[in-house]
Formats: sequence, C-alpha cells, structure tokens
Amino acid sequence: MTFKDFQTFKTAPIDGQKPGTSGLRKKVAVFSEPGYLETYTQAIFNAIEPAGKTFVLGGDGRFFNGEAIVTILRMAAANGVAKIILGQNGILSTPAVSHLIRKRGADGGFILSASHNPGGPNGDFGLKYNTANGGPAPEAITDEIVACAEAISEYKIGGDLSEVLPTLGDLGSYMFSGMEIEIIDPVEDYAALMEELFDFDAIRTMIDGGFTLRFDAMHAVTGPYAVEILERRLGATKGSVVNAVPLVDFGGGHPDPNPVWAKELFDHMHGPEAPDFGAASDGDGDRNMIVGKDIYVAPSDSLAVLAANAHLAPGYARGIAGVARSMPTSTASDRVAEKMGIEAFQTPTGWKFFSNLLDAGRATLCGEESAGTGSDHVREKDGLWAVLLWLNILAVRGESVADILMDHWQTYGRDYYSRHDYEALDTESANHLMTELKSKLTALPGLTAAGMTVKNAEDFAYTDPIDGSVATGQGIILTYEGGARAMLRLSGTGTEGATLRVYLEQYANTSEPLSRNVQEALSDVIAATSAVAGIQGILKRTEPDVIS
Ligand code: G16
Repeated sequence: MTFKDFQTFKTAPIDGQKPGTSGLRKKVAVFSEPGYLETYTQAIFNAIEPAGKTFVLGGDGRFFNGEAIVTILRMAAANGVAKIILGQNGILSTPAVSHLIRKRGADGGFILSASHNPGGPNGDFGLKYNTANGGPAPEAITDEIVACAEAISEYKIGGDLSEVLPTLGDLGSYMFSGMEIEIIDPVEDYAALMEELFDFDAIRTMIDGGFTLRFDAMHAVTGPYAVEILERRLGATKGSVVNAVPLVDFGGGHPDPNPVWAKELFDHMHGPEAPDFGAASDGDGDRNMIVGKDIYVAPSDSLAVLAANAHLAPGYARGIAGVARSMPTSTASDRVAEKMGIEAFQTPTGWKFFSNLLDAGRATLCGEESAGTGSDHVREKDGLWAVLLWLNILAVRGESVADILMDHWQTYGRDYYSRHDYEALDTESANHLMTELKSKLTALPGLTAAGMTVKNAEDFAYTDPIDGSVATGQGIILTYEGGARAMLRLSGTGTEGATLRVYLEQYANTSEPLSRNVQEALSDVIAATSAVAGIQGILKRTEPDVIS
C-alpha cells in the first residue's frame, strides 16, 4: 500500500472535551461516535510530529479496546509512524507501557483505558498519550493536543489492516503500509523488571513457609501479570489470584481497588478465612489496595510505610532520594522523609507532576491518596510493584501487615485520613461551590466552625522545582489550628456530571490513641469543612456518596 491509499476524513468535534488528569475519558458511546476517536488521535499526531518515530500501543482490554487499536494502527501508518510495539491482543497494563517505552527507547506511547472507571458498552473508554520518558504527557503537550483538536478538520487513515494482520494475537513483526508492527508478550518484560527490583527468593521462601495471599485482579488487566508473577514465579497457590480473567466489562464490576469497590476482597480479609495478605489492582493495573488480616492500609499510610522500608528490597537497597505525594495525600510520608533526612514534595493531583522529580533523581518514591504508588522504575504508578514491595518487606521483616503498620504509627504518629466523594453533581453547583470557597479564602483564617479554627486557606498552586512551570487552581487546602487539614477539589477523571472530593486528615502523635475509628477521629474536621465550604447548602446533599 502506498501513501495514496490513505484517505482523509472529516473530524468530529470534540469541543469542550478537554483531557483531564489522565488523558481523555468519555463514555464508550461518545468515543465510538464516527470520527471521535479519530479526531483525538489525529490531534495527538498533529501535536507530536510522529513521522519516522516509534510508539508503544496497548490498553486494558475494556470494551472498544480492539477496534480502537485497529483505528490507531491505521492512522499511525497514515501519519508516517515508523514502528508500533503492540501488546498481544492489544493488551498492556499502564505501568507495562511505561516500562516498554523506556526499555525500547520509544518516542512515546498510547494507552487505551479509563483506568478504574467501569467498562462495557455502557461504560467508559479513554486514550492517554505518554512521552519518551514513559510518563503521561505534561500539560504543555496536553494543551497543544487540545489546541490541535480544536483546529483540525480532517484526519488521515490507512487501508484495511486485516489483509496484513488478521488477528492481533500472533507474536511477531509485520509490515503495514511501510510501518512495522511488532506484537509482543505483554507480561514478559514487566515481570523481568520486577525480578530485578525485588528479592523473589525471599518472597518465595516466605510463601513456601506457609504465608498465604489473595490478589483480586477485578477481571481487569493485571490478571495475566499477577498469575505469572505471584503464582508461577513466586509459588503462591493456584487460585491465589482471583477474578484473574480480564473481561471487556470487568464482569460488570467497578475495577477500583478500594474498600467500597473491592468489597469482596475487603470482606474476605476481615473474615475467618483471611490469608496473611490481600491486594487488588484496577482496570489498567496502576492502582493498588493493600489489606492485611483484619486491617486495611490506607494509600497514604502505604506510601509512608514503603518509604520507610524500601531499602529492604534490592532495587532500593542504596536508599531513596526523596518522597513525593500529591497535595490531597496525607502528610504521613513527609514525616518519614524528615526522619530520613531526604526531600519531601507536595505536587498537584496527577501522576504527570511526579515525572520531572523522578527524571531529575530528586524523588524515588511517589504516591497518591487515590491508591497509586510507584517509583523511578517507570513513570506511572504501578499496582503490582506496590504489592511486590510490600511482600518483599513482609518477607524480610517476618512480621504481619498489622504489626508493621502499628509499629509505623508508634514511630511516626498516625494521620487519620478519609476521602468523601459527592458524585454525579450537576456541574454548575459543583463549580459554584468551588468558586464561592475561592472567593472567601482570605476571610477564612480565624473562622471557627464545629470547634475547629481555620489557620490557613489556600488555592493550591505548584511551581515545578525542575522546570519552573506553574500549575494554578489545583484545589483548596484548609489547614486548621492543631494540624488537621481538609482539601477540596473537583475530580478530573469522572464522565458523569461533576464529582467533589473532600479529603480529610487529622494527625495524632504517638502519645494519642492510634486505633480509633477513622470517621470518629475525623468527625470535627468533617463537620467544620462541611460548614466552611457550605456543602449542604450548595450541593443539597447531606451525605457523601462514597467514603473511602
Ligand atoms: C488519575 C491520575 C492520578 C490521579 C487521579 C485523580 O488516576 O493518573 O494521578 O490521582 O487520576 O483522579 P480524580 O481527578 O478523579 O481525583 P487514574 O488511576 O484514573 O489514571
């Protein structure tokens, strides 16, 4: 096929459909409208000058994954791409894409996923572009993509791919219209990287000695990765990975690893049959949940424990340079960094804000309250990586999850922490609440509500310490006298109306009770924040929809 076989088509408008914290996410019905995926894909190509370059391509296998892969391959060829490295059957987890971009020296990658959002014909779909360092495109590039999407009127697409590639399931290299397509095993390179970072012998010995675990893949992309690594390479009993078969609709579930959506695992870990360790990951394999017997490890605590113990794993034996967390993540990891004498960073929400710190060697570990933890091994958060680091720490320390967490709190104190989500709000009311709050920030210090006095109120802005770029309007932080914090921001990943996230944090030092009920420990800061932000009055909601 020659260039003249390529055709151009009119694009579909994506007006106002700006990519959020993680690329563009929309309902499948929107993404599959004629010309919609094509318009966004062409906008990316226009923004990145793809001719002669190599990209990695794969997704989490959700509904529309296969069709989208074929469309992107045809468009890549028409836009002069030299080579696409494609996961077999179009499957790659998000951290595996990040690793492949780096390992193969690719110019970037395309990730098809809506992460933890539900899938299926009525669910969500998404497309994210990652750059040559393996991380999500920074704002300068996503802004350029949006500008291109608004400016273009046609897209380029190649001919029938099925003549060359009847299936995406056979490993090997294929030529399509002058572009090479290399289909690779999605698990192999990633599993090899994990073997480099962690002491597989120590974990295997622990498991041989009777240590039990359950990993819930939530019928999403980590199933094949977890079976290979946990069961085949580390010797966990067959069946330790549950819901291991990826399904286009995730079995009707919501593949978000938290106590609400991974309730089956959560309940099992609090029941009589609980194994020693439980974990889950999300749709595209970058989030994680860690649960011990009868004890849930909040993501913010997990980051702090991992930072304090990472040196026990071979990949981090030389120590860590710094720890970065997103603004709404609790300050537990800051205390670890302080004690270790290393840098601590507070960035806006969104993994892309960690990339420069990781590239510059200023941060080694990063984490977010939204169940993401990772390190400088890739430029995405990494669910199975977090699970393996925990297992490595458990194997070396020979203690239970509960003992390790309690020991951590007794050393550093505890940040009681919870997130309250108000979902499917009408966008106008949600925006109104944020605008009102922003307009009165300077008047808030000194104000007392529910017995709590506001010490400081700010609209969070971040100056990247490496390139000096500035991100403003990243959420409101209310700091109360006595050290409690509340953060409010609108979600950037939802696809239905608006979601207000209220993050609540109360520090208890080592002389205070460390095993209180979390919502009770936070009751004052919850009530004060609700009053200060006018949640009931403006949103007309008395309770959050999801408490995690
Ligand atoms: C994405 C980003 C995360 C970020 C999260 C925030 O997660 O990759 O870095 O923390 O969005 O979500 P929201 O804006 O809804 O609070 P993921 O796992 O969806 O890619």
